[in-house]
Amino acid sequence: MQVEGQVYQTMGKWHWVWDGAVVRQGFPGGRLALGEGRRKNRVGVGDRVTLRLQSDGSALIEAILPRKNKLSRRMSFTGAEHVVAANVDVLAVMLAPNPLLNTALLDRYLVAALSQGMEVAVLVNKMDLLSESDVDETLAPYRRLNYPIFPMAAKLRRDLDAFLSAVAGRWVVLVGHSGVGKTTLVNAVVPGAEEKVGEVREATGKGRHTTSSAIAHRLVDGTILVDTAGIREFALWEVGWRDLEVAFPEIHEAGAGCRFPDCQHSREPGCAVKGGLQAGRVSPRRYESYLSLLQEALGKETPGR
Ligand SMILES: Nc1nc2c(ncn2[C@@H]2O[C@H](COP(=O)(O)OP(=O)(O)OP(=O)(O)O)[C@@H](O)[C@H]2O)c(=O)[nH]1
Ligand SMILES: [Mg+2]
Ligand SMILES: [Zn+2]
Repeated sequence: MQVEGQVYQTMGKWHWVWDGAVVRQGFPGGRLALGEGRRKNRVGVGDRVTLRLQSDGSALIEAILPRKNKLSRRMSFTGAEHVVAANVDVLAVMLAPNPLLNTALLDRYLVAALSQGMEVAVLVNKMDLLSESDVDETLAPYRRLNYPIFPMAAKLRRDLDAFLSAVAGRWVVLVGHSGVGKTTLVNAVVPGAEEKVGEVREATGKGRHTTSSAIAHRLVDGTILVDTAGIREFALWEVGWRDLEVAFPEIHEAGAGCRFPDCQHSREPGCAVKGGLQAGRVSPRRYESYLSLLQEALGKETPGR
């Protein structure tokens, strides 16, 4: 028997799929399972899939239905694609102090999200440990670009409403460095979230410390909040240097006067972005981010010149 459903949770090769009536546990089979190691992370939370039910009650994921977008990263050891989430409305990138508001990681997520047409929200958690002036200074470039920024303290349940009402009713994927407070936020707004995680751990027989790569929670207003496992680095998957223009509009704008129309704003002669930096229209930290992402993008795509 074949059914359609949507992936609500992923953990290694295991996926939990909601088919409109029940949650079924399954893993990629058939064509999707070919080349095992390299392909096992190609089905993400949010994917709509077709399942074939086995006589023992398990299910094989046979196909992924067309996606509107995906958040993918390149895994460090294998170089394979890890689809973290698919069909995302809003990518909520959480930052926190200790050691710092990691804007380099934020810039990476912005490239990944904007190149896929996702909306973005910036969550600044642990405001109890931060001064507003520090936040204002560090995030000034993002404010100028009109990204919605939500300061909060998840652990104290402080200032969560602005964010929740801004994303009401949508598929929202929470990402950010390990330890910024993503799960704390989910537990603060989803009654019983902790129990749910516990149940799944029991079902798989894995240890208490197994963390799902991603798990979706439904809030009472219909919003879906997806908690993802924290990461230390986020390497881009199939992003070309042209995709950077969308994520760095201020650099793109400052580059309007460059000598070469396809200037990549790194070492080309007559690059107008240097002037933008001097005039304070481009933040040095953002430019540094841009250069490092440009290197990464060029590693996978030959420049047009
Ligand atoms: N001071 C302070 N601590 C917080 C706040 N929110 C979360 N924390 C703490 O930050 C630590 C990490 O929180 P988690 O929610 O586990 O972080 P996470 O982003 O889910 O981490 P990973 O699952 O590893 O990605 C915990 O000790 C939380 O209590 C906050 O608003 N203020
Ligand atoms: Mg967590
Ligand atoms: Zn230039």
